Amino acid sequence: MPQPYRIFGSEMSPYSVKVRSYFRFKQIPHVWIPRGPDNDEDYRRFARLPIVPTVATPDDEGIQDSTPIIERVEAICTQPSIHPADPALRFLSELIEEFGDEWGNKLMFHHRWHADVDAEASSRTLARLLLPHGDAISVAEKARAIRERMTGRGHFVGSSQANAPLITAYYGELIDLLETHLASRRYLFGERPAFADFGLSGQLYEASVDPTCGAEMRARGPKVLDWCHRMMEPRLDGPFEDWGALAPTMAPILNYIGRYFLPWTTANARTLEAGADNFTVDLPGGPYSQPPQKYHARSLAALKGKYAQAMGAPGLRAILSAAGCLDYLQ
Ligand SMILES: N[C@@H](CCC(=O)N[C@@H](CS)C(=O)NCC(=O)O)C(=O)O
Repeated sequence: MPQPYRIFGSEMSPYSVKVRSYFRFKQIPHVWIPRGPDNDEDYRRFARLPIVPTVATPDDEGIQDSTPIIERVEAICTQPSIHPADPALRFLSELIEEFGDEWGNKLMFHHRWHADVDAEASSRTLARLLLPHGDAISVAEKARAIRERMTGRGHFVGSSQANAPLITAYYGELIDLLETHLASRRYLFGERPAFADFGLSGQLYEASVDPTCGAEMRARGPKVLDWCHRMMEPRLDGPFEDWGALAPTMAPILNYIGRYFLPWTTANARTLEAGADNFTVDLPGGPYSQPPQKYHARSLAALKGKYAQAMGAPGLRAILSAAGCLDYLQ
């Protein structure tokens, strides 16, 4: 019997719950290992970078980075597929997956560490997860250290006093669009989860457990909250829909991606190329400034590579053009 995949992850890590949700959907034998002191030695054998999730394959190879992890396993375990058969829809799903990982993370991370109530709750939860056997004093000390470290990191993803009202408005608008879209379907592309669902729900699930974003989601997006929970144990409940059925409520989501995420990630990549240490991009709601993020430029290049493969798919160009996405992808 081959040994199962092992996922070193954290309940507080959006990329970890994303990968776990994928393994659960595919019913691939796996063990979830909450990252902590009890598995430090084992984790270090597989982790090239000190991040979660880190997955150990049945052959004892360590793999990292949630998108390539899923793509690699999907290439071996093809059924049930997380990709719609229609190549245009498949690309849209890949676009939303990338959007979830990068933009969704900004919305979640900012709110998790910006207000006192969120930073306090998150640091305490993380401290307890990292010190499962710790006494109250050591957990409180750990929570203080985590809070200091994470609050100091906010500016990496654009979290700042000036951006705070903008990011809160981005979050609310996204919840409204998803609430409408999920009113009549269980997953983003129909009755079964696609790549998009894994990327976006991981971030929004984490937002849902935090005080500020969770309250907003309960009040404003109950269907979104249901979907976040559904995505913890996603199932094959029926077919993917076609573009005709998805378009009325998915086109506005793509339009949001074309108005916020793609201009932002494009400006970010240009800033890195130019070697500047800050950039400002005009987004709806007002100018948004932050230091450039290295990882995003790489993942934007990967997304453009996927578009180059998919660009001949019937209907795709027209959908992306109408949503204001096309110019950023070619
Ligand atoms: N791009 C990576 C991101 C992984 C990542 O950023 N993980 C965070 C937790 S969500 C982490 O481990 N950060 C290291 C730290 O907090 O020290 C992925 O998709 O897996």
